[in-house]
Amino acid sequence: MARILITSAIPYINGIKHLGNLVGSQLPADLYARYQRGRGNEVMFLCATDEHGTPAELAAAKAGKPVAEYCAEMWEVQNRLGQGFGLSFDHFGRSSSKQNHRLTQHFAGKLAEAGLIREVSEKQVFSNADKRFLPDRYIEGTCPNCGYDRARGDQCENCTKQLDPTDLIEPRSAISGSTDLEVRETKHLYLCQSQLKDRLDAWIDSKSDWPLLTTSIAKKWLHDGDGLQDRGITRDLDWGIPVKKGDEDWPGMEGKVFYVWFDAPIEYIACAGEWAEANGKTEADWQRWWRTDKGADDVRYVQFMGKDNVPFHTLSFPATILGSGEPWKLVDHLKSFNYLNYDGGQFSTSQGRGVFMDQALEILPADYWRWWLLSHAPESSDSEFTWENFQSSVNKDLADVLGNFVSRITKFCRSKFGEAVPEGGEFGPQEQALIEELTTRVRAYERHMEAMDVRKSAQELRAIWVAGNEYLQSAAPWATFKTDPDRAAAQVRLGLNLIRLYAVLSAPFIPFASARMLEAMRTEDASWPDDVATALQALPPGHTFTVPDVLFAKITDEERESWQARFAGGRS
Ligand code: B3M
Ligand code: ZN
Repeated sequence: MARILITSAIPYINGIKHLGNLVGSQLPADLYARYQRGRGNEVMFLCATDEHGTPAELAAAKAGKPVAEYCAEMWEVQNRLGQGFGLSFDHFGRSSSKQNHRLTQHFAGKLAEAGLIREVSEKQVFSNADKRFLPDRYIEGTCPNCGYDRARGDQCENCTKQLDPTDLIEPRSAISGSTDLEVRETKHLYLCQSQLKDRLDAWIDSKSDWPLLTTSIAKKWLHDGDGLQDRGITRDLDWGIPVKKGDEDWPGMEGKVFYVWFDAPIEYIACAGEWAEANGKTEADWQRWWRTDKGADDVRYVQFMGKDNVPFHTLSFPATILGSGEPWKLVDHLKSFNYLNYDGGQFSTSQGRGVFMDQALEILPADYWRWWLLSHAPESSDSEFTWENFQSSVNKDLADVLGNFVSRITKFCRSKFGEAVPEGGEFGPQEQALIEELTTRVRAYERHMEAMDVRKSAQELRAIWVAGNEYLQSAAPWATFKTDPDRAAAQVRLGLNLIRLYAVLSAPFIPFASARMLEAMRTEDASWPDDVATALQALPPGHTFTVPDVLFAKITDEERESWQARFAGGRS
């Protein structure tokens, strides 16, 4: 039995995620976790909310709530939606947990001991009205280049010129609008990533099986321009993890917190500690996933994320781990995704454009979304959600192929043989041919799943469903029954067993429907079909079942049009 540690990029706390966020990390990670559990492997699947940073503070201010309260509420919301989508995390944690505070401060202490942290004095804009330092992008003013009056301190959106806040004409706070700003001196900690450049380079080179999307991004940051730059890992904010060296205060760093991208990946580890606490487990229980000196040397660690997160996971976080000098687990495989677009444009949280997780579940059950999103995952390039494509995939793949198969065979059996697997008849050449085809396809499906080729896996699964439908169409037990009821009994017995097989194979994609199929077949045997012929005898003659309600309802043109109209204007 293999041991597999899986993390999905942890979603920001500020608001409900859209389907583009979902398909770029949490959903494919869940697919892989469910598949590996289905194969009998030991899985630890971790995710959390990413709760620090200016966006969290501002979202809380907008909601008129203290930031801790806002984060606690939004964690509940994201947790509930994750469950609604069937995301099977072993733990859904919070980057604001006490475990993450402790561990982040611990790593900072170790990095300081190793001489990998230096202090830097900087000049930064302070807003007297807001009583805080302002990050560059929270300073607005007129662009010196094009005159656009809403240019940000880091860049002008209108002419794309890169700016410094001091370049802006009539700068003001983007938070309050106040122009009462001054430049103050402040001290920050920098992680000396440049000193780790050669070790990171060698480590990336050793990953010959990583997707090009992943390694090319890492290599670019390592070598382009002046190469890997040291990074500021502290901020002048109230909300976050206080800067400390382990348990000790850090002189000169009073009132400062760690930068959100320093503590967020450390939460992957801290989350295992939260899992232990929530489940009455010990430190040894979680460390056997994360410490190579405590049993994690045989763990395979896989991360899932959108492409914009790759630099932080291939460079910054490994720099933290390598630099600590402690035997923490490094990622073994990193699966990254392109973007999903929405109906001719981009999904946008700030503009409320696209379909968001809460809205999706109001409209249709999770499996409909899971199937479409995964079978159209933006792997080799960006992909696009359109309502027409969604309707046609759901209606064809789920309703016409899988749903129809289940309904036909169970109803036919009930009408001719009753609600039990019929006796009599042997499998003939036609059944053997089907078993052979399924064997080849199941092995291909396993290969694609192991390789995390999400679209190819979906295609193969669909082909497995189609093979059953085609068999049923040509065997035609409703015709056979009139002349040779024994033969019809064998065909139906195979069909009922196929429902169980489909439930097992499809569970990673459509776990809710899969559970209903097993329930209708009155079995808890979800063992993986290592041998397809044997798997198709799991339900013996005489085994009773029930005819399930419609598994997948078709999406009508009226529904599609009304959703199209409802989502055209963006979220109110
Ligand atoms: N929260 C960005 C994102 O959700 C960020 C990921 C952190 S992973 C440690 O895309
Ligand atoms: Zn401009």
